[in-house]
This record gives sequence, structure tokens and C-alpha cells, in this order.
Amino acid sequence: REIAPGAVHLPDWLDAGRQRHLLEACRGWARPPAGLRTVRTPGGGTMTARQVCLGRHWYPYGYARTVVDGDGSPVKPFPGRLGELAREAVTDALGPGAPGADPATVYDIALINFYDAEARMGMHRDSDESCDAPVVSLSLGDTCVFRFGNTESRTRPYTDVELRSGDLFVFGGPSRLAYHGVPKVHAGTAPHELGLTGRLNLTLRASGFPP
Ligand code: MD3
Ligand code: FE
Repeated sequence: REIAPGAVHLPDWLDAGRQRHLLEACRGWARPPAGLRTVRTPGGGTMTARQVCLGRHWYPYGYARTVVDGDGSPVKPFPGRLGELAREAVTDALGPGAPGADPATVYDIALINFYDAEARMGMHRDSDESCDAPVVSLSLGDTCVFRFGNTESRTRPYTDVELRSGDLFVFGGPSRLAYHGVPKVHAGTAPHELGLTGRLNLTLRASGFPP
């Protein structure tokens, strides 16, 4: 379903087996060194969702090769199979001719956010990449309310969509720079057999930076 031009939601895109497999991989990436950490914002606050990065380390507001605001370790590599997964996602959501579906687009960064029942993400735009390829978002665990806004400001109008375990969301074209956030996680709604308490979101991005 197209929520806005270039913003396509494909519910239940990952079957139970692929969800379990991806969750196991995320648990491995979350381990130190360069594991899960709390993001400190320039204003002195902290983000409530904890994060681990692959390929490049995101910190407000830029990318680095080491965990500059954490243990200083080199960032874990971005696995090639996540790049293939990203192109498969873009192809299914936007079609084989879409920017990002072709092998020339190099997906090279994954940001993985872990949400407990109280975690939120405020309305923001993702503009630290220098490539306009679509962002691919995969959700695991608890259902959340995802708020998709507009490109002008972090206020209304916006569309609220529930994201469930296994859902794919692709943000390309004019939606690539839209404001968005996660105002609510519905605790205890994860599929029982997945064995995850809370919610996990993985975004795959093409940075446009030199290797
Ligand atoms: C629209 N993550 O990692 S996923 C983020 O659920 C982020 O953890 C949220 O916002 C989460 O930056 C929302 C949906 C999403 C992700 C990236 C986007 C929407 C996006 C990038 C550009 C436009
Ligand atoms: Fe975002």
C-alpha cells in the first residue's frame, strides 16, 4: 500500500523463518565491541531507542567509521547479504526499474534500533546520507505506531500506520526526506514464537560516501 508518493508499506513481507533469522543476526551485531549503545543528543539528552550500526556509525548528525561516542571500536562491517535484501525490498515495493533496485546502488549502512515498551522516536528527517536511494525499513517484535509526516515541518498533517513484526516499509522519491517518528510501542504484541520482548527496527541505507 502506498502511504504517500514513494512510501510503500508491505505488511508481513518477512515470513516467520526470515524474521527469526534476522533477529538472531541482530542479536549478534548488538554484542560488544561496537555493540548496542545509547545515543546522546547534542542538547544533552538521550534517545530512548538504543542503537547499533553496521557499515558506518551514526551519531547526531553524521556518520563515522568508529563508534566515536561509544567504545571507540571500528564499526562492524555491512554484510553483502543485507545489500541484496535491500534491493529485493525496493524491487518488491517500487518495481525493478526503481532507483535503488539496480546493483549500481550500493547499500552500505544498517541502523538497528531496539525499543522497549517506553521507547519512542521523535519526529525527524534522515538527511545525513548523500544519496537519494530509498531507505528500507524492516520491523520485528512488538507492533508500533509509525507516524509519517510531511516534508515541510514536523507537525501535521501526518498519517499514522501500525508496523508489525515482519513488515517492510520503503521510503523513496519525495518521501525520502519526509518527517517521521515512532510515538508508541504496543508492549506484548510481538509474535510469541519469535522470542523478542520489545521492538526492533532495521533500516538499510545507501550512503553515497566513498568506500
Ligand atoms: C522515512 N526509524 O532509523 S522506521 C530511523 O522504527 C527511523 O526505528 C524508525 O526513523 C524506527 O531513522 C522508523 C521507518 C523509517 C525509517 C527511515 C526513514 C522511515 C523513514 C528514512 C526516510 C524517510
Ligand atoms: Fe528516521
